[in-house]
Amino acid sequence: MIKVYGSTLSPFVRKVVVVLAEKGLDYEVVPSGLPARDPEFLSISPFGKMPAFRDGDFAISDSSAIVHYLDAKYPQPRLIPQSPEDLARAVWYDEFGDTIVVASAGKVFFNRVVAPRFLKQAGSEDMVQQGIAELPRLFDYLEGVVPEPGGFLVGDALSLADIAVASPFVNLSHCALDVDCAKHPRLGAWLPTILSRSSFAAVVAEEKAFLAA
Ligand SMILES: N[C@@H](CCC(=O)N[C@@H](CS)C(=O)NCC(=O)O)C(=O)O
Repeated sequence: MIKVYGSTLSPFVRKVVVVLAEKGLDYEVVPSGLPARDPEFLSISPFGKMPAFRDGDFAISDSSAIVHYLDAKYPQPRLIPQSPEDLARAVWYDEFGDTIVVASAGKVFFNRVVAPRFLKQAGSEDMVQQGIAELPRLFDYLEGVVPEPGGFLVGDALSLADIAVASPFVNLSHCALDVDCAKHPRLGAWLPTILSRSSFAAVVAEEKAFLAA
């Protein structure tokens, strides 16, 4: 069975798990905390970053590398567009989600949740406020590019673009930071259509139960 090493509280691990669910593939999440100590995990992810991934004899780390592998190996349904233009757009949104959105959302989530809860150290409220202050610029950008309700970021079907951009918003939601629909109505309408898919909803429900315990 496919193995994903890490915790779905990571936006990168969540992204991979949602892709697996959208493709209807069976998988197992092998829990790993920070810092990673599991030798199998470290042999796959040399810098200890989650997710690490194994499918039979093939193993690799990095959520984007994993998703590209999955889409080539298990193409139904395609989550990476094929036309040169849409492929480039999907790669952009994946990068935007992984780096720009995660950079800001991560400041909030790390200092509000990961540090106090899992590392048993105080989070930095200054970093939280810095992350929060960065969000309006990102939301303004997204407000200008998200589609009409029912649409997708790239082309006319769900793709890696929607999954990668929506994933870090779950971390914000774990910190009770939600999109203000009065200020960002298009973003506020698009996001729930992606997060209410069963692929996202199942994993987010598990995360909420875990954090509430
Ligand atoms: N580009 C990588 C980023 C992975 C990453 O930074 N994961 C974080 C958790 S959200 C991590 O494992 N950090 C631990 C560390 O940097 O030591 C990906 O897409 O998988």
